[in-house]
Amino acid sequence: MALTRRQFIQIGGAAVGGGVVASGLASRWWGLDRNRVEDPGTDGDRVVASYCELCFWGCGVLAHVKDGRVTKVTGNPDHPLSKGRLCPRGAGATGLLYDPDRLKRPLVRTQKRGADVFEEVSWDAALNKVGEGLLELKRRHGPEALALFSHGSGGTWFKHFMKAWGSPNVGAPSYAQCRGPREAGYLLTYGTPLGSPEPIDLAHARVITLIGSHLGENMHNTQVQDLADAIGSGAQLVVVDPRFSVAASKARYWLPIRPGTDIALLLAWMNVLVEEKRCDAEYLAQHANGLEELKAHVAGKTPEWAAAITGVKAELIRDSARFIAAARPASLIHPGRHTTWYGDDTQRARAMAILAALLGSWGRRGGYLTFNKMGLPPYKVGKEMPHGGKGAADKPRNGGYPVAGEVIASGLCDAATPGHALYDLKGWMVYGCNLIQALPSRKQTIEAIQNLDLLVSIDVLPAEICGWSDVVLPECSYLEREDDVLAPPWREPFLALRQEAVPPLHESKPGWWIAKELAGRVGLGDYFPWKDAREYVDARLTLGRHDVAEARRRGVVLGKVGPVCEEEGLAIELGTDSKKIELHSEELKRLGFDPIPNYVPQEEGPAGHFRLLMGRAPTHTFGRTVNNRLLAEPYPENEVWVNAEAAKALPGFPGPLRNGERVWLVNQDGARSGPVRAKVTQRIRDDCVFLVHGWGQGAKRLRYAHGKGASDAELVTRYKVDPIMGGTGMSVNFVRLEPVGRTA
Ligand SMILES: Nc1nc2c(c(=O)[nH]1)N[C@H]1C(S)=C(S)[C@@H](COP(=O)(O)OP(=O)(O)OC[C@H]3O[C@@H](n4cnc5c(=O)[nH]c(N)nc54)[C@H](O)[C@@H]3O)O[C@H]1N2
Ligand SMILES: Nc1nc2c(c(=O)[nH]1)N[C@H]1C(S)=C(S)[C@@H](COP(=O)(O)OP(=O)(O)OC[C@H]3O[C@@H](n4cnc5c(=O)[nH]c(N)nc54)[C@H](O)[C@@H]3O)O[C@H]1N2
Ligand code: SF4
Ligand SMILES: [Mo]
Repeated sequence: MALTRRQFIQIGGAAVGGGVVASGLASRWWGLDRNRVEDPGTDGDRVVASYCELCFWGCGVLAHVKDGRVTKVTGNPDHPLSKGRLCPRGAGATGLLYDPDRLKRPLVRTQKRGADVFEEVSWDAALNKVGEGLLELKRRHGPEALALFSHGSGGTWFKHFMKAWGSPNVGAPSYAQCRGPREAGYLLTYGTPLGSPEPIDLAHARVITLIGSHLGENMHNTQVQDLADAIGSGAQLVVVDPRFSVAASKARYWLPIRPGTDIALLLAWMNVLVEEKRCDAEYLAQHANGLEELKAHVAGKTPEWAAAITGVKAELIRDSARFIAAARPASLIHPGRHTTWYGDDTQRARAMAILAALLGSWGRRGGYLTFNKMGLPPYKVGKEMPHGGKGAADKPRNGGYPVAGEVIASGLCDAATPGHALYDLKGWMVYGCNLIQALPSRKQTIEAIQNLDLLVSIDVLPAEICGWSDVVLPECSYLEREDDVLAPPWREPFLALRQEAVPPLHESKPGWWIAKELAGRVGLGDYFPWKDAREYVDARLTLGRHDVAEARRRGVVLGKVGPVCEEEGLAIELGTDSKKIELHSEELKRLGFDPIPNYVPQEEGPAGHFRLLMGRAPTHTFGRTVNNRLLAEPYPENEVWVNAEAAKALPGFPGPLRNGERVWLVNQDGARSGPVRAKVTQRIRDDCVFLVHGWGQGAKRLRYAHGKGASDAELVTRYKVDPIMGGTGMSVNFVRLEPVGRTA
């Protein structure tokens, strides 16, 4: 579902609250369910404040409970990230809670790995089996042979387990398959990674430049609300995207760039700013190093030079550069988030960071802000954590990825294949990551899995990764559990509580319980002295001198708002060694990389193929929500976007490809996915196609989603590693379309 302009504003703006969206969908969906419940959209008798887990943004929710069931989930008005509204996914949380396909009991594999044949066992039997497996692993290979992949708030209990156990191998695809290059690029330039939620001032920006970032389809709630507010008060958009995204449809300038050429565009924009003296000279003199080198570097990189590379007209490049510069410093170059595209991604992020510096927007209103975190004392464990001897196994033997700021998930995968890493991993615990869809090269992931002695997954749904596991432990959904307090840095620092709205369904259990029980079985019980998560959180709140009852009633504790930018009296301070913005990076130079980004051409695909691009849909969070019947109603499966002109004469097709017709996607290595419906549209260039990530699920037990749509991951047989931080650029695959039959 591509949102219309009106809908886009409605979701982000004031017209429709998340609750309204939810109740409308809910009543229709519940009508389709065999276990009908009456009027699920009603207010509950009880309202429980918590925070959302349908994605990782962490919005505050109010769960309405009636007769023991959650009837609807709305935005908590007191929570700074939701401000009373939810995105459609958050509003659809009951679709996960009441998903008939949820994991209900622990499972133990009975046939060979990957056959996806399991028997249901008791918790005791499952935990004993994992405990024995872990102890055996430790005896044979040492504690570091265990890795944890963890994404989501319940993962904190397993991270704690790993510390007690003594392994540094804790990673997630949300770094090296997502934010990693951006974090490295900003770290190199400003001395600090951006983290999540990003400290950007969308609300006060006058011009917002989106390079790929498809806000409006990417539904990070607060950003979409801020963007809608900014547009409402006259802010203008510049959108660089090979696809006419929802944001592009609202933009003053849309630059339909040739995929993989953004660095050339960014250099040309810098060229215009420098040549036409549109940079913030005073700011740069005070805060930046390397301006002269940068000027020399971009000297020949004119819009005409970039036009030939990017396919964007020189005039459009020049005009948009002037437009962006005119709004400085409240001219926000959005840093993006999913930045693992082409393997040169840290350099692209660097180019964006440098452009932001030329505009003087770091530390300024409408640009990049400095947020604070609300501190909370830790629970007193009373036992020293063991200090492991070895470093993480995520790097290759020859060193490499020197600027990686977090553990590389794909590196942990390599480390399970003998000979690839500093040492071999023999056990994986996987919490809330569907590695089969999230890591590049499924073949390599499965090879690594086949080398393991133990694979345990902790999930709410029978995802593909569960099908490859030895033991599957069913966690309850976020509405049925307590977790640790969430306290990310934000303009208004806050603490948010995760609270149980209804008791766990089936035999599912909360993450804190699973981790504690496992710890007990491997002799680490002393590291988990709390009775339960509630006692743990209350103890922390009490230590922090907070009113526990009030915190539990509101779901949030708000901190003191301090200045966040220069205009509010906060001096600009840089975290780099030089205490300056590194336009020219001495560190990259020392490490043997380009100190200022260079454009290096990407390889082209074979004839008749399109570059495969990927992204998000407003009502889904990758594979997390594809089985959610509530959210499937507005967007039941993904479609492949194909340029309308190209669709007229596709090789192998007897006639023009029709809109809605099903096709197979076959990549350069013969990997295929689908069948998937074609969206034949003017809204994408003719050298690429686009898929929303998350569909094409092979897991049979996801009875709704199984077999629907196509999987981009299945087509990512190749990837290009960013040598600076180890991210895996995945937009380097090419697909051709193959007819399935002539019926739509
Ligand atoms: N609804 C929803 N929202 C989400 C998520 C979700 O699953 N669902 N996931 C969240 C997560 S984890 C993340 S990381 C973010 C991701 O969201 P973003 O960071 O916005 O994702 P991107 O991959 O940057 O953006 C994809 C866009 O980039 C365009 N693109 C592809 N190649 C190129 C190129 O070479 N150059 C340029 N300029 N553009 C290109 C695509 O056409 C598409 O519009 O979204 C978050 N928000
Ligand atoms: N090909 C391709 N690969 C990608 C991307 C892409 O666009 N294309 N996107 C990348 C990005 S941006 C990111 S952030 C990563 C994300 O990759 P992952 O971190 O692997 O995230 P998901 O795919 O959402 O996997 C979530 C798993 O968590 C389970 N789950 C949901 N809720 C809970 C819960 O409360 N508890 C537990 N225990 N489990 C839960 C779901 O059932 C699912 O199996 O993937 C990256 N990989
Ligand atoms: S952005 Fe949406 S899905 Fe993500 S936490 Fe907020 S409401 Fe939930
Ligand atoms: Mo991500």
